[in-house]
Amino acid sequence: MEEHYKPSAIEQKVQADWEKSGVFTASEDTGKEKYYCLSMFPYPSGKLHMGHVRNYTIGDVISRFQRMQGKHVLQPMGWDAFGLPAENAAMQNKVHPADWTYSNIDYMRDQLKRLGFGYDWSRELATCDPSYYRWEQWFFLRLLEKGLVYKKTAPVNWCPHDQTVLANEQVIDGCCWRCDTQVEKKEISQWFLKITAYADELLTSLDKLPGWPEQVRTMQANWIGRSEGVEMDFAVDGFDAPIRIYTTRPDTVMGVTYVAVAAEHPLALKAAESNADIATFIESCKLMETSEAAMETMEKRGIASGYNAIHPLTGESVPVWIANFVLMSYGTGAVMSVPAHDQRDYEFAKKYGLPIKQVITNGISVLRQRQQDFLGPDYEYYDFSVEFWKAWYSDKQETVCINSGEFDGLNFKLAFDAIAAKLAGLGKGERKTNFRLRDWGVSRQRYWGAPIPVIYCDDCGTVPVQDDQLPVTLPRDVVLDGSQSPLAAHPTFPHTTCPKCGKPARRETDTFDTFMESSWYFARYASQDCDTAMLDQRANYWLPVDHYIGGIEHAILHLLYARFFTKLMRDEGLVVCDEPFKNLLTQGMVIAETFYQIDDHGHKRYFNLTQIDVERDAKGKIISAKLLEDGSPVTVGAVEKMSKSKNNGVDPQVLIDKYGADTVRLYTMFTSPPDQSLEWNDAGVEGAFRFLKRLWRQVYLHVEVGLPEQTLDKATLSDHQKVLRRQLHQALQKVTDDMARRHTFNTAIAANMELVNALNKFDDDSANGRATRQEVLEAIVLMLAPIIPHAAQELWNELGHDDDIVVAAWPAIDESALQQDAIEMVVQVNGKLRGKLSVAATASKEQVEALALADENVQRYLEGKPVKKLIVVPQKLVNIVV
Ligand code: ANZ
Ligand code: ZN
Repeated sequence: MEEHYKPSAIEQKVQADWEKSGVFTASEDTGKEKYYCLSMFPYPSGKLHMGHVRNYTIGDVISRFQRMQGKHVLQPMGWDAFGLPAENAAMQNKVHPADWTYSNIDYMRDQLKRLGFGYDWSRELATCDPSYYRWEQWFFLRLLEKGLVYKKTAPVNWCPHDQTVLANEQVIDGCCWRCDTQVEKKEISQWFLKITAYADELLTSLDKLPGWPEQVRTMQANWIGRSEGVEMDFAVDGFDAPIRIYTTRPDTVMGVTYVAVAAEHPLALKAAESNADIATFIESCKLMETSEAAMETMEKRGIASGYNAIHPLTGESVPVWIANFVLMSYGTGAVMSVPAHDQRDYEFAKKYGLPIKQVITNGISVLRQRQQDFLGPDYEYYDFSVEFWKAWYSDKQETVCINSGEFDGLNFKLAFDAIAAKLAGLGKGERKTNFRLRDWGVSRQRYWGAPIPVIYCDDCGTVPVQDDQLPVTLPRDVVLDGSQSPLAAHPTFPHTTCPKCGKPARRETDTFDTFMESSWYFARYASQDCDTAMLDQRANYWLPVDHYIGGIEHAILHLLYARFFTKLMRDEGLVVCDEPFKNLLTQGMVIAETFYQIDDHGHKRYFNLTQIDVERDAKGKIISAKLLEDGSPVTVGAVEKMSKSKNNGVDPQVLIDKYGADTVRLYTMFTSPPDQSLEWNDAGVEGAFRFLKRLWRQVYLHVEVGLPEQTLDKATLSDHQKVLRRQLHQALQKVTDDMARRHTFNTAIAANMELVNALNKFDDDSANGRATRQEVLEAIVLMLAPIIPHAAQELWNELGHDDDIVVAAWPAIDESALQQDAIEMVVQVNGKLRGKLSVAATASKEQVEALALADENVQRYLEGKPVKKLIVVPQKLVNIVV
């Protein structure tokens, strides 16, 4: 063994051995309990960033720990390889998206290998490979057969100059990123997956996921957004169909003073035919953003439609307005407006002078009095300020109907039921559960994605591609200039024959949303090499994933789609589980300091830490920061998520080259618990490296003279040997819990650091002393093996084991070592032996002091004199100077 720790040489040797032994290849025929640990697969953007390193280290540590627990572990890796960046890179650098993607994959795979992640590389997959997306196409056709897929028109961002559809991220301040033309909303026909058919199950089965963070479950529940309400009809004078509205507040129906419809509502379109102002208004709504945040803050605007609706219960006539805050895609695209009790309706009514009528109240007289005090006694309507409205709305359960005829005095629930029943009796309405969740639009008008396997025939309509014609492969020879759909412009791809009638027909030229690929990859790993089916029985062996690790940014869409696909696959008989991921760990962000200068145009120009000369005080606080290049002062900005735009990334490769993979792994796991943010700190990396060297040296000094000549003789342990063993087994208890349950790898590492310190002070070269040290060193190496696997493997061999530490058993806790022994301590007064104490091994310094002073014999020699000095040598003696 070398005296000094040489990371890369060791790591490369160890990795080569693992590769040869195939120790990470998982098969299914084993009697052991399975454990499927998965980190979210990366988009192959070029090289790994620190966020990847953190994510994959967490997954690898859990996998290796579970393996040492005797489980049969699967930890696969693959590539989320379709997507827009490949097309952008192709346009910028004149490389084909496939070449760009595959070369990135090659580079990043090497990086992952260099970090020593124990992946089963035999199951590697890339979603842009036809052998993968073939089954996605096949599955889409099964959903089409079941009616879970349909086509409808939906708006896209359209650049009229480039004649192309833009992704949201290609729209900058409402304009095209390439030519700066104002982007329009354009309705085009697109494919949708009926996720709403599973909305109820996606919501209720969240309860079956106790292993998920509460926060993620809440986010999903809000996204699905189930609400209980009533749909009812308002007949309209002079319009053929009644307006159907959706409300969650039928108890307020008697307060309706107008009806509002969306700009795309049939009544609005009809009204526009004969009214130019209405047509202009509808046109202006098309340029509007429909995101939730935008909807909430935008100015509420509207126009009277000229129609009047008839209130279904009172028969009163109320005006119909066209309003920009009503969404065509939610509920029925029309609302009954109750300005007295709804903030938006209120703002709108105030703006356009529409009447406001109060129909519910709570703590009636009190509130009424407060309003009168506020608004004056002569106020015509109960004109509620925002504060009042909030107080009313927030505890709607407590409300009571007023001014509502037969419903007066009923609370929310009773009024809801009574009004729903009344409307149902009249044939004008019914209860309705609504979901905020929309069907999932999966068509993308771009090249680098999986082709949607359908054909359009003039005679037969939309015809699915036949199974034996799959995959519909993406052609390679396309022109990518960003100004048209490359597949539609391809000379041959769109042209085919109809599978039904054989006449010339056109292929669909849209490709799938890349979320489609990431919705089932976790299942495909199990059956990665199967070329006769999407999945086989192996998927049922491995699923569900026992532990899934990923970023919180995927809390909603990716996880929801993956859950949805699992239910679809279950209903297709492909898997038996209902949910894909049993436990979910959402890792925190990696954050770092930012540095910038303001340029001549007032813009911030960010610099990377490597470009800066920073001076810090002892606590690491920055005293000064200068640009290395020219010494000019740099402003220290906020600590933010590592990103290209803030130029505050740390290149993991540089660190791996300098300190080795184990240091990088140790540092990322030691700095903070996995679910919290990790603030980057160069000094911390140095510290992690030093600890590795210390551990190395401990083992070196121990084995330099040969391994211990005898095994531990528990019957003849000395007191300090017992103390060290107790410390070890207490640590082992804690570390096991940290790794298995709490996932606080940082405290697990800290406990091992303390053990190394304790070993430093343990200079006992007796036979049993060396045996004790051997036990402690072996345990440290095993406990740290999941985190620093290369060094651990090497040290394990040096300690006399020739097996793979990957499959070594996690150390067992020796209960007998935990027992609290009493220790004999001597007490001296002014240097002379005056007493003996029996002290619990775990007694604190203060406890020992108190015991010594209270000892009868000792007290005799103190003779009541004041104590000048009191020294405790732990586990040995107490010296009192008087
Ligand atoms: C009358 C009313 C009175 C309402 C009141 C609220 C408060 P959730 O809970 O999210 O489902 N609404 C219905 N369809 C809409 C659409 N297409 N665009 C915009 N708003 C719409 O919300 C349901 C409530 O949102 C409904 O209940 C309706 O307004 C509005 F004091 O009806 B309510
Ligand atoms: Zn045909």
